[in-house]
Amino acid sequence: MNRDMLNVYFVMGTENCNGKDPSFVLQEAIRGGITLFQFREKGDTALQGQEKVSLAIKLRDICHQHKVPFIVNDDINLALEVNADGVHIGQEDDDFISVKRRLPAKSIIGVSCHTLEEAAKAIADGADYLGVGPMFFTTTKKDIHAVQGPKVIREIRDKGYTIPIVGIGGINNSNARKVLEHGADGIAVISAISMATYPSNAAFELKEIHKTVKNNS
Ligand code: TZP
Ligand code: MG
Repeated sequence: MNRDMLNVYFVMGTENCNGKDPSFVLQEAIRGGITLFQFREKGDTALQGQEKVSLAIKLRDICHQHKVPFIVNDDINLALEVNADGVHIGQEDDDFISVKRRLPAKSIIGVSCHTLEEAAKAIADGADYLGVGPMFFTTTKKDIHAVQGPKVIREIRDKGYTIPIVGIGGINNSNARKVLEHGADGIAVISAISMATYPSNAAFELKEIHKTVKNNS
């Protein structure tokens, strides 16, 4: 995969949209310049069954109209059903090798990691990119691991690993720079875009921060 895909990575499900239409929020985020989208339908009010599939298809179509890759969180069956561009799995999900076996060869597989050890394992398994976090405190994810801070990304880079990395967790326009300066290729956010009054402006600001940091490094 092209690491630029990770520049501004938007993750979202209906629960994150504060009652707004997820299709609208995604369209706005794309207008602001997001480079990758992950459909993460979680929580007590998460859509199930055919409703979840229908929303996934809708969001996938919006992404593809704008040439933004569409990734599904956790749900391998859904990814296969809607022809997603890839999946994102956590340490508690199906193991990498069995996921890889089930997906088309060109599928992107991202893995959540919290430590250098988990990162080393995901890289050895063949992950396409790592989502490292939580960078900062967040209330968006309930079963959150201890905050790692951007330094864990620096540790991974210091070991010589060049795999594409995105930082996630509590990232906003006042701390995104720090994550990028510690060696991340990009920033992954939920609420900084989904809960913003103007998601397109929020995405645009993150994109500008990314551009500024990466042009200076
Ligand atoms: N994984 C680690 S933290 C997190 C996920 C999915 C939540 C990120 O949400 P926010 O609103 O960007 O902090
Ligand atoms: Mg998961």
